[in-house]
Amino acid sequence: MPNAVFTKLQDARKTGRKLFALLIDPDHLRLQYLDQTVALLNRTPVDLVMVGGSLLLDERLEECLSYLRARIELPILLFPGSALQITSKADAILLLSLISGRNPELLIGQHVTAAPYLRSSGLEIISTGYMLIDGGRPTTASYVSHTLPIPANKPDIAICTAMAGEMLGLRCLYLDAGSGAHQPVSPEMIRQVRENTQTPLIVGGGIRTGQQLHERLVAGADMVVIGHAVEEEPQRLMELSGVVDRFNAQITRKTV
Ligand code: 1GP
Repeated sequence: MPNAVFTKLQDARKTGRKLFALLIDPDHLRLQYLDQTVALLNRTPVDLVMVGGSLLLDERLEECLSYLRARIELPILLFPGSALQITSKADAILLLSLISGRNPELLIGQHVTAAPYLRSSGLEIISTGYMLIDGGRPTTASYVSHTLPIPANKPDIAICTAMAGEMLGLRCLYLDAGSGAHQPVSPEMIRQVRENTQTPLIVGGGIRTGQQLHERLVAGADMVVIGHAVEEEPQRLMELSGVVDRFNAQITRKTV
């Protein structure tokens, strides 16, 4: 269905029903981990699988996509670290513009290179204002992108950046503390960005516990992305996706 993934994000924003995305980084691909995760995915309330990472070898991306395609029904969303990470084996792509940084290649440069491939890929394209937020330690994303993250204690900068991204027509915003961050994006920053923008809001980076996840849903994230915590311990997928599921069940009860 055209626009199926963006429609999910928009519905989440409108209804308050949250989405849970599992991020799989093909660089960390271990067959045993994937087997275990896929088995769990087929019996947990996960909405989307995201595939990507800051440093990818593209054969691994293709390999990972083929593996997942053959085993799961969920929509697969590319989360590309560079213009090399495009494959029509996914359903959709977050076309990230790194608006927290000032690296022209990641604001528009790689997009120009990728545009003809994207056009012919058939992928649903979701332009996204991607904002790296300081998570307490240097991340691969920050190093590879040659950009400084927004300081965690400066919500005003995050608000203005998010507002500018929205005014430029980006369809969605992503606050990311970076994979494996010590500190996830604070609920306060999420709340303030949420209050000042209308687009769907994705939040990820360093979320490890059910409580951290719940606080970020309450603060206004429409979709949370979890990678590391599940990679370290696949069983956590049940616990973490269960938090979103219970949150949504409460909304349903309130609206009935
Ligand atoms: C990273 O937001 C994602 O870009 C997920 O982060 O791997 O720390 O869950 P984690």
